[in-house]
Amino acid sequence: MNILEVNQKALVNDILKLKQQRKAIILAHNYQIGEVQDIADFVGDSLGLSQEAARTDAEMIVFCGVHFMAETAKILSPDKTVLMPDLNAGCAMANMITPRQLKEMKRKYPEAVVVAYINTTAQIKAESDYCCTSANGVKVVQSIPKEKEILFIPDKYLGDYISKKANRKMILWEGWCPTHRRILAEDILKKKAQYPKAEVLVHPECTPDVIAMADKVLSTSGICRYAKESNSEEFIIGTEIGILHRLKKENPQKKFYPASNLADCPNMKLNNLEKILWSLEDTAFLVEIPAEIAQNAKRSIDRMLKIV
Ligand code: CIZ
Ligand code: SF4
Repeated sequence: MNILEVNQKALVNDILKLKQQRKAIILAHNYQIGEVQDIADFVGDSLGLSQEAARTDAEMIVFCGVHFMAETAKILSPDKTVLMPDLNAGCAMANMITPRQLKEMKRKYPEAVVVAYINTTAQIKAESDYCCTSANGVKVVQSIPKEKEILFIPDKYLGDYISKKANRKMILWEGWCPTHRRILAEDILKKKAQYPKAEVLVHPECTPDVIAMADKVLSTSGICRYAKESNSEEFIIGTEIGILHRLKKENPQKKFYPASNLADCPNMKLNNLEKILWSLEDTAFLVEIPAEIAQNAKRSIDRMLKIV
């Protein structure tokens, strides 16, 4: 072992020891760096991780993801201490709609049912009727009576995808994921020419022209599940590149190619092992949500869970 590996091993041991003392669990989103995924108790999507954590008797959750995800964990586990290793890890898409902007839209469309993608702050969820994920958005929208107008926030690309799948017109908020938008249709073309046998799996946060070229459009958990079950041996992956670590680890005999190396979310990459250790040492950074907001946000999540 070289000095870097020795240091890394010591760091991992310190985290594991402290984690036990604190009765903590570590959650890592599918987009986290490899070392963070490897030390986590659970790796997954934001809703799955938050539900998994709620089922445990841990007293503390260290959420390695972005802010809205830690908030979702807190909403589902109000009695647990929820920590983020780096409070600056926000989601650019979630920050594209403010409570004031949403209130304005609700005034403009007073009859509209508000469906909020899970990539929204707790405050925005509290102002929404339904929450949805990329995996269940079509179902949630289909459950809303046809005569009702729907305002979908904040991702116009996911909104457009759901709108086409559910054959339903919706008012779309002008938000998007800057990381997924870096994946271009020409990237998919190039990779398909290079790897003609590969299946193209993309996330619905991608632009419509990228989605149009995909074999399958799936959430992150959907991509992980499909890659395992499919008979294909090669895949072109159109989502944040952190997911390739998990895909390769779980399917060592298969080959995974990123649609674009530029699909690298800077916020997701703020977390690392050092910050996880400091987070446990200092009980920082605490994620707190005012009770009323948490209650109302939970209502939109519960309404979604009732449908799916
Ligand atoms: O909710 C999540 O975890 C996100 C943002 C992506 C997905 O498809 O799982
Ligand atoms: Fe937000 Fe996009 Fe980063 Fe996901 S990849 S956290 S949607 S900015």
